[in-house]
Amino acid sequence: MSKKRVLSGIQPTHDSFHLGNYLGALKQWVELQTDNDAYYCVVDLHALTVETDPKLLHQRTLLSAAQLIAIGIDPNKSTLFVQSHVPAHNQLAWVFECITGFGEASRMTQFKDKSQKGGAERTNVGLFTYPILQAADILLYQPDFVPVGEDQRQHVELTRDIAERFNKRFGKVFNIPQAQIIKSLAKINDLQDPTAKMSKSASSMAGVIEILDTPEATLKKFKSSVTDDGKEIKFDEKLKPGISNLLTIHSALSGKSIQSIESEFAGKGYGDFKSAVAEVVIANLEPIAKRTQELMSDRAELVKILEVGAQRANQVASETLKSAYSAIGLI
Ligand code: ATP
Ligand code: LTN
Repeated sequence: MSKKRVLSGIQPTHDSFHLGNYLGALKQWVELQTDNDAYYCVVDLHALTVETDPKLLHQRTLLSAAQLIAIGIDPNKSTLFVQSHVPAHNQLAWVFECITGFGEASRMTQFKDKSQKGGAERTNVGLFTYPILQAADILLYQPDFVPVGEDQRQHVELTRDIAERFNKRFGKVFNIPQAQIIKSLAKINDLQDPTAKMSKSASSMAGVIEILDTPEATLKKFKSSVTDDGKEIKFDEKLKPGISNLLTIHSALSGKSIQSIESEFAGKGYGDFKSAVAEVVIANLEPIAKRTQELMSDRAELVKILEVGAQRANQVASETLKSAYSAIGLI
């Protein structure tokens, strides 16, 4: 049986990925590369929607690639590349912009949230067309699955709509992909505000666990995490969002079931539990941070890996672009 194709992307908007990225998406990326034909990209063009110093963007793009490898993405198994190294992404995005409705793009909740936060004057057009570039990222590789967190469900839905519309109008060029979202891990919450998604662009990093944080910083963030009334360590997302979030994190990284963690901590206090969660997290993240630093110390090698990835990605992407151009009548 031929392998299924998988594609996903992550923005290099910050120095470090966070625990939400790791559990909601990146851990699946690593697992999926074993039995599938996987394409993973650092979406540096998407990151341009946020104003960033050029040197910093350069550094963060390399840091993102290093973190992906440190997490376990094996460049021999997966095609790991940088979005801007494959020009077909922009080329196909323009075609898709011309078959996407203005109203349809206006309904994207991420656009609405981000543009509301920044106000009309500070919102760039790139933020508006962002999901259409994402559709091109995805459809160029004809994937079956797109592993992402819950916040990306709507973008993958738009991608499917665009693919179906294109195929209907111009003949079948694109495979219709499916979002792969692991329900229990799709929304890891902020430790200071356990009803809000852990996010790179949170106003304070006190509740955001970064992969590259020191163990001391991680421990401190867990110790000061906001918990709920009562004393019991019990999973109840409505009444105990803080404890439930910590239980989800512990379970995802220790491999123990939520129930068995609840029994382990029966009769114990929140303090003991918070320290135990921190310990599990540190044991998982510390080696990743170390490996990232090692990879960053040999940038030439990192760049070489990304060049090989870009070559492989370009081959697949240019084939699809050629079919799409030909279908719409471009000579
Ligand atoms: P921002 O909030 O600034 O837009 P982000 O933290 O959501 O950034 P992205 O680069 O947008 O980071 O996301 C990378 C991947 O991580 C996506 O698949 C996204 O769905 C997933 N993800 C992000 N935050 C979480 C979270 N809190 N829980 C689970 N998955 C998440
Ligand atoms: N919008 C996504 C990042 C992203 C992506 C993609 C994810 C860009 N292109 C293609 C999956 C597939 C985000 O903000 N997480």
